[in-house]
Amino acid sequence: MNRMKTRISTSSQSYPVSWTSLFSASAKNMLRSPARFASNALLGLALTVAVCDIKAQSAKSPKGGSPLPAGWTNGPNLPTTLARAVGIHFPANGRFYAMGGRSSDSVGSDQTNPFEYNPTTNTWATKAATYPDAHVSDMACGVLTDGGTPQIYCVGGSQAGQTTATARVFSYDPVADTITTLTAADNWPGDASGTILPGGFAVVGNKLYIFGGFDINNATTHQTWQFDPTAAVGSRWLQLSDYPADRGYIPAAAIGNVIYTAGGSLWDGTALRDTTDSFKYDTTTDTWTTIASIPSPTAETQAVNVYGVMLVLAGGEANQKRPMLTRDLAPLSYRFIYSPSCNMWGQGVSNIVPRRHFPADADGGSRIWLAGGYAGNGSALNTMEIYEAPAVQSAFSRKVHGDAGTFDISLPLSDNVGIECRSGGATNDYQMIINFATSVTVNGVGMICGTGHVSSFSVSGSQVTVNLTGVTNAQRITVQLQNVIDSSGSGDVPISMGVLVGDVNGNAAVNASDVSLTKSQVGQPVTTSNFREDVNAGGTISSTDVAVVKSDVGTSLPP
Ligand SMILES: [Ca+2]
Repeated sequence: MNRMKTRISTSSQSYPVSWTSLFSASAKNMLRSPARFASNALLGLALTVAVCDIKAQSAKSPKGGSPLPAGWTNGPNLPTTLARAVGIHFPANGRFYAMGGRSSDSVGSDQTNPFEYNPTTNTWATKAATYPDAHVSDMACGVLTDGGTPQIYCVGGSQAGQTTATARVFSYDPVADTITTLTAADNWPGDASGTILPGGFAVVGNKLYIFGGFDINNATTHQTWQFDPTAAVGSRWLQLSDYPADRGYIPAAAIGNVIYTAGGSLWDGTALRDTTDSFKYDTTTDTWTTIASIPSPTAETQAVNVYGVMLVLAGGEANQKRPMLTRDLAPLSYRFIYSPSCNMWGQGVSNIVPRRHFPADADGGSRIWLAGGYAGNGSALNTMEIYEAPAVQSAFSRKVHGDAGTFDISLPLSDNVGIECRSGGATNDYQMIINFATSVTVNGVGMICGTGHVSSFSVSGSQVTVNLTGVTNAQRITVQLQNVIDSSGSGDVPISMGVLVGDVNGNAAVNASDVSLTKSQVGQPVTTSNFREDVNAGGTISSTDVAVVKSDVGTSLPP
């Protein structure tokens, strides 16, 4: 029940996130204020911090206390030790579930019931519903809705001490506390041999995607399968483009329509080895694309989407078949962060206890729960950790359109990037507005990636205003609010924006459609429905705006 903040940063002077320039760097983005950000010596590599233009501001203390580091707190213990379970946040009731798993690696230690964590009461409960079988370790699970009822669907799994894997699918209704097993006609085809565990998994658009797999003690696999709970019995699975590598235990998270992965396990003929290869999957085009590799070999963990970036939580594998660094000898507690807008990795505050094969999930906003897993000595844990950062209510790119008024373009945090189509004037100025649920303090603001810099920022109650200048056209930028603190917790908040002047219809390209759209509004009053066509933000829509759009035809946002 102890929700006291635990300081886990080794340096109280360092900020929690360092974005590396390993994969995306320009001299412009070099750190300017070394006192504000610790260049992290993680991995023993010469990482260069790529946060620029942090506006120094004295750390304000929350009421009655000193500034808190962004980080994790201890939650209540699970009812049992638990490894190889899947963590699922269930939006309908706001609770967190640990599905399946085992209390140890001994035969017969398989779990028989779901565990439920209630954030309101800060307690765990063992549910009455019982699993259909003992093959409940290393399942793939996700929340899907069929017939208006959201449920947790789980696929596959193995049994402690066994080398077989089931292909069956069951659904758990947490509200009714009932489990329904689907017929064999809906078994996961990726486990045709009866020995393959799901690799990575994520839900997009009410479909569960499973990619790769671990053919137990034999191989890793690369098939991609999509499960649609609303399709007819026997036709719920669809095979899609193969994962680009043979991998099992792949950390993955969905952000918008795209699934991002980070490493995963490779079978080398004798043992599993963690890898760094990372990919993204566009569910709208059925395409896998390579992204920047995660900085350290990682597998056997879950990844989550918080604020539109992917956090890869701990993980790791002791059995590295390569020159060993200290970190490989035990599960990791590092938290790697991937920014889709930047295609770049950073490192955040580690969770408290290094662990792997543990259930974890986020609420789609700013909270993460994790519990159990294996400790460095291979024993299963029963401890829980909670990350709770200030919740962003909304974010906008704001411009004043002369006498017509102020108009905002929404900047979604966890979906596709919002596109600013208005010009920034002679010095390419823009302004971001970020609204939190309650009053906050902010220690600094900087750009993680993109060309431009923060000229100033201010905080008024729950609203943060960030002024940017020198923001060039046709790029994605990510601004990060450092160490945002409210009464519930603290964290770093990245806000991304696409800048594409003239893209009045917001489809990431400027072409004849944008010209036509702007022409159609010439002479009309500027309103909430057509302000994007006032591309110079002058307060009127005229031939000048049409000329601006025409001059930008052919430009587009980078992929
Ligand atoms: Ca367009």
